[in-house]
Amino acid sequence: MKVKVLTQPDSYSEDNYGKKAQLTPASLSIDMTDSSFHLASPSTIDLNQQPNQQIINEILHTLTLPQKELNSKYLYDSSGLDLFYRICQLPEYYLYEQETSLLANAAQLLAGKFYSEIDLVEFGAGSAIKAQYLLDKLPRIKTYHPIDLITAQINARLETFTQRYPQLEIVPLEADITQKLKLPKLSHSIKLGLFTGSIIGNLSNSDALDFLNQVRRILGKGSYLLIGVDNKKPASILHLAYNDPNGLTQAFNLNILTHLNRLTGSDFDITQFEHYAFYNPERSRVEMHLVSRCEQVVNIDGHNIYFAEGESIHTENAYKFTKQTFSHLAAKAGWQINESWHSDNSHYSLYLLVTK
Ligand code: AVJ
Repeated sequence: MKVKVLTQPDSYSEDNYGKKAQLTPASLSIDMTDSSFHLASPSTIDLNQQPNQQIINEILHTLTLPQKELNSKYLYDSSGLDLFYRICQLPEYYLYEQETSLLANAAQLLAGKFYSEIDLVEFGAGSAIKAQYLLDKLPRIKTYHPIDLITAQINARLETFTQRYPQLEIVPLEADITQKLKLPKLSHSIKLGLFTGSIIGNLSNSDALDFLNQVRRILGKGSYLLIGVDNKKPASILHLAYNDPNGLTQAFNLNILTHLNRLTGSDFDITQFEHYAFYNPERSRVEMHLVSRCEQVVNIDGHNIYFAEGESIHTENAYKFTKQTFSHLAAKAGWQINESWHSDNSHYSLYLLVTK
């Protein structure tokens, strides 16, 4: 197996900022039906103390908008990823389980559909667990390009990949998928993109369009994109999925402030903020916020950020679709639905898009 790690300057790297992050093995293991799907051993990331001025400037800007906000990518430091993997095991967070079972069906069908060699490009690959569903069933995948903000999780699993797929070439790319991506030339005849987890739902309409256009340009005419999409459903179900009784989503949301403290040296007191997630029916999205429990001032790099009691920071959107709204979005970016899979209760869908 050949491995080449590429990085892009616009991705923030956990290796460069903040303090020491320690992942514990217990919290990292994922309970999957196939026992070989486990994340690698704990990684200790040694980080130097130097704060990043670019990140500070960005955060000072978004925290002084009339509606304060933070880019949701800051939810995903190593603790955030750990919490997110644990959220995926909760029954309330139906998205993960439903998507994996649809992926298993899709992989079966694609094995009978694709007869030539394949380049697989995964956007937001995480720890590459979802890709394994395809890699297991599609030996014609010759090169795998996992792209994520942090590729440490993928790198930690390369050993497993080598053993499992000895013929596969892996070319990880550390980059923010919403920025302009530069991939090496894709040389196999079928180009297949993979975008799971309903990550599309975290993008605004215009960012989603930009993203889908960029994927079409990168993969080219005649290419495919397998994409997971969370559907509109009763608000009570969405509410539970984003307000789990175990408090993992609350911890996940609050962790963004801990991450910022480490990245920028800010002094957020996470006990003074409250997790708040709700479905906004007008905009078809779940919104996650952190609400200030009191009037307070937070210091970031010598600047005072004022919070009124009850004022919120908007930390994430998760848009929900119908087949109609999703196919409309895809069509605007030059894609059409080629195949689709829906969970029994239609809570979640997987689409195979092809360029128009
Ligand atoms: C993986 C980013 C798509 O929006 O549902 C989980 C993240 N947020 N619980 C989502 C998340 C709250 C998740 N994404």
